[in-house]
Amino acid sequence: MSMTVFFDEAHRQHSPKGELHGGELVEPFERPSRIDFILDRLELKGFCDIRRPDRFDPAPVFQLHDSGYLNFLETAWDDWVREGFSGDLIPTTIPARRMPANHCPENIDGKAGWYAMAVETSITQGTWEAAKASCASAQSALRHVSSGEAECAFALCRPPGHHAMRDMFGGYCFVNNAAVAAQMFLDSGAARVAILDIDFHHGNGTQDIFYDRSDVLFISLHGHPKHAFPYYSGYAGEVGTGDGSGYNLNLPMGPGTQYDEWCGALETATGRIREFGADALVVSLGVDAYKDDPISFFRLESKDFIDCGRRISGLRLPTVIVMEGGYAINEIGVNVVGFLEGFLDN
Ligand code: 7XA
Ligand code: ZN
Repeated sequence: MSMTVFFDEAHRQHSPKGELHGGELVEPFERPSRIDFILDRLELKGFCDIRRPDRFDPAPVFQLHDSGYLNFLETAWDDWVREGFSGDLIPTTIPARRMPANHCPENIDGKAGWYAMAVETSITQGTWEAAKASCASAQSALRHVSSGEAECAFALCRPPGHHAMRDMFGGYCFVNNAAVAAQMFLDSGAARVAILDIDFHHGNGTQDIFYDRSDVLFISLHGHPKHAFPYYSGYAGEVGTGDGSGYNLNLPMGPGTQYDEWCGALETATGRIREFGADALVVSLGVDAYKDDPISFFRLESKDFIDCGRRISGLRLPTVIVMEGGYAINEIGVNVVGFLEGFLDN
């Protein structure tokens, strides 16, 4: 087995000046250099099949995301500049509990809040181009696998995607790349697709998109929302609705969780994927469960990502691995590539 990597330099066009964190505007945790560290490690470890993705295909993205939302992402920066602003677009007001919130505002500040699920994520001049290029990497990885050309592929996506809901951005995410890959697996003939999200944060966006569907099983291992972003989503009781009832599995864990407990949750997840009878798998790969991640609270070691990759590979499914979070910048390459090596080693 080999691993082709898809990635686009256009990710650099999304480079916010600051992130609202702890009452200050700090250097964003989700920054372009994350990708450089991963690429350096890929090269060092002999992953030499690194390709630029084909063009972005909007069709599956419109299938999953609201068209008003996508139109907002495309035009937000120009609207912001037209309003006279020159800093990054950061929403300040979002619809809160008990506000009627029946109308999307025309004012760009209000509109940005309407389409936001959190306020740490800035939109800049190149955000939409970068988000499309990021999604294009997931789409090319998907085609590479669904065509039968390869058993697996890695989409080195940036910006990430798993917090992006049907009609909301936030948590550094704009377009849900993993969800798009899953939908494209279905569109290319798979009957059942599993998405396994091992990022430290709950994949609330992916959950939102597939919550009422039984053709996509969504499983997330994450920091308990009592203590961790996105706070309002990710409880074990969220199991899906309607046809989707029983097809959403949240496995939240508390501060300080180490690999033995985390791996138990992973085994629960892989067991459920087997029982579901998935034809294909999408992995939302965040490495922010790492012990030194600056915004997370699990205690995984670098070697644990290798073991995790091995175990997921044991499912023996056509697999697209999609990059999500991870902010321990010095170890991000080791952890991501460790996962890929473990995956290939099985
Ligand atoms: O997987 N998601 C992330 O890594 C982004 C988390 C954003 C946290 C922002 C907290 N203010
Ligand atoms: Zn994360």
